[in-house]
Amino acid sequence: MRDTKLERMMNEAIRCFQFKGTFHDFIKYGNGHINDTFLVRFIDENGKKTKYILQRINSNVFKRPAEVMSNIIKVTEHLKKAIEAYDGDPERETLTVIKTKSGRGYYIDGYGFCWRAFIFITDSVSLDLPEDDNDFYQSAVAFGNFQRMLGDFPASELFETIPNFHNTPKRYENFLASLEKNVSGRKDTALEEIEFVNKRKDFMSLLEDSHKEGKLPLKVTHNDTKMNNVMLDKDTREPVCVVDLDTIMPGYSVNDFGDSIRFGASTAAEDEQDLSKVHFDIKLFETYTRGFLKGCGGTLTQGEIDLLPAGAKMMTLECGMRFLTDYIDGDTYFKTSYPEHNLVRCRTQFRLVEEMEQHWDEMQAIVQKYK
Ligand code: ADP
Ligand code: GN1
Ligand code: MG
Repeated sequence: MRDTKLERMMNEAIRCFQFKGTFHDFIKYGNGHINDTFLVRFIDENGKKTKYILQRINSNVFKRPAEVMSNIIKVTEHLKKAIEAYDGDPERETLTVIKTKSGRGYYIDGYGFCWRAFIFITDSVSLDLPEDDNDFYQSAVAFGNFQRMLGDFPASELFETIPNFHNTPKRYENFLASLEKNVSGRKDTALEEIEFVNKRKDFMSLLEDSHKEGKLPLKVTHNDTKMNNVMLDKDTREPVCVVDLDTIMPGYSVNDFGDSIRFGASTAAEDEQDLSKVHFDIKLFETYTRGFLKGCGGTLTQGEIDLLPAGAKMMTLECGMRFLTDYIDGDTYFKTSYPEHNLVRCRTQFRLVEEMEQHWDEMQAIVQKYK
């Protein structure tokens, strides 16, 4: 069935941006869990088609989209200067925001939704699972480079787009509050998973405590470093561009490392239903460590290096707990395709956490090997 309301919104949004040529068509695009992403095509008088990414920002998740866009514009302008300095292509190696016809970075439609548009990064792919070790290695180099290139970005200029985004003890408090309310009535169907979280309560404050003790610095971080947020060249499979910049904020480098491990050092998809297929792959952990530390180019402190394995376990536990919280809340945050989707996602994360615990000493040795 045609979604005519969406089409009306799209038509309104499409008219507002400085796209070149005449509108040709659009399709829904990508596998993100948060925003509504569309690939739109325009055609010029010679028949040449130009692609753009048009996104409707999720206003349930991002309460102040103007602040999200302010961060993105500042960070991409900073990155463009760094890319020009090494003779790279600033329109391919970072996102370029297309302005509205009135010169703004976003458009609010008649329904109150916020839209933004980017140049489409052509001839590139984004992957939900690495197809081989090299794909994962290259994504690690991309996120390491990203971390390094933002090393001199003034963190005070950034808005906190989602407060306490990776504050795991706070996430645990929210989890407990959701259990208490049990809005969906689903609590009894997830008792094992709830116990899994409770048993790891003490671990959750490790990074916050390390920061307070001066062992873990705050840096400017991406905060959502899953593999489908980096574009690789479709032929060479080398990194092209890091995307999904909505959560760039002050944070811990070990969480950027950790979120990539959570998503990519698994033998199965984040929502694999057959848990016998889900394993933490220590070889992929090593591959990513090698690439990330190379990309960071010596900018991590010894304290950060020591806490990289903790970042991996923290992000995996936290994400599993977030999926579980959303399941208990009745699926209000992440996009889901069926009623158990968030519980299935939570179970894969907890399987990975258990296996990381089994490989703990090896993980520690690996991060020291590549420093
Ligand atoms: P979400 O926050 O919902 O994850 P993303 O910004 O990550 O949204 O976009 C979803 C997907 O769209 C990405 O995983 C990527 O595959 C693709 N994508 C996003 N921006 C671009 C771009 N400028 N060029 C090409 N593909 C893009
Ligand atoms: C969301 O936006 P996307 O799909 O790249 C989420 C991440 C989670 C991830 C789990 C803003 O990422 O924090 O780790 O899903 N992004 C936000 O797959 O909450
Ligand atoms: Mg994304």
